[in-house]
Amino acid sequence: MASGDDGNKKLKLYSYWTSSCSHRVRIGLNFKGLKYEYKEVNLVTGEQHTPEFKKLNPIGYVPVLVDGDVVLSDSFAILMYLEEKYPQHPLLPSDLKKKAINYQAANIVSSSIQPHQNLAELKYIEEKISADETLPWVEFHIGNGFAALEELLKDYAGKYATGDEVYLADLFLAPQIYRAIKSFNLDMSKYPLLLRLYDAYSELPAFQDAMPEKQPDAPSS
Ligand SMILES: N[C@@H](CCC(=O)N[C@@H](CS)C(=O)NCC(=O)O)C(=O)O
Repeated sequence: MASGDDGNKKLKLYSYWTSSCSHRVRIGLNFKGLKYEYKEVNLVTGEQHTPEFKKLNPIGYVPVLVDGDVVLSDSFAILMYLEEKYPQHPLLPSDLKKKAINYQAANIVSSSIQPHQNLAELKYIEEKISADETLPWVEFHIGNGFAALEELLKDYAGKYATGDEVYLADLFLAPQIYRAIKSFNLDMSKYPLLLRLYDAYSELPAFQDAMPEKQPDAPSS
């Protein structure tokens, strides 16, 4: 889906292949059938800290979406913007309670898990405490969040997190579970519901095309 060749050329996504926050937005764009131009920001070489990038996002994080004269960062804000501007394939159910559960699950990932695995935080722990402390730190926070998500979603899940349709919660869960497995080798046996959802996501083209290894900046081997 990531392409500058046709479709809606004015959408640009500043992204990094392994970034789970960018991954959520890639799924959202694909799900809504929106083409976009992929702009790599290499987080390992520090491109997020350049003055040029900080003009787009002063805090120096990906993703950033550019839609004409709208420049937006933070995946939650971006997805809510896309939802209003491009209402096809809604990311939120109309049922108020289900909608609120989607917000809750998304925010468990974005506020209570992802910040604790972010490059900037892990670098800080490595420098101020010790490199040996980073993995236990990440495992603790992912475990805490995943246990809460299992408990929260057990009464709502169908094929996907809040029923048989894909919604916002799924866009946050898929990249977070991917990262837990691929980057941190987390034992997922304690989270059977999340694992089942993850398998269901792997069947969907919008999720498949958003996978880190399919992005233009992923290493070729
Ligand atoms: N709440 C923000 C968090 C953005 C964020 O933490 N982005 C990470 C990648 S997932 C990043 O750019 N990290 C760069 C760094 O830590 O230097 C969002 O959801 O977009």
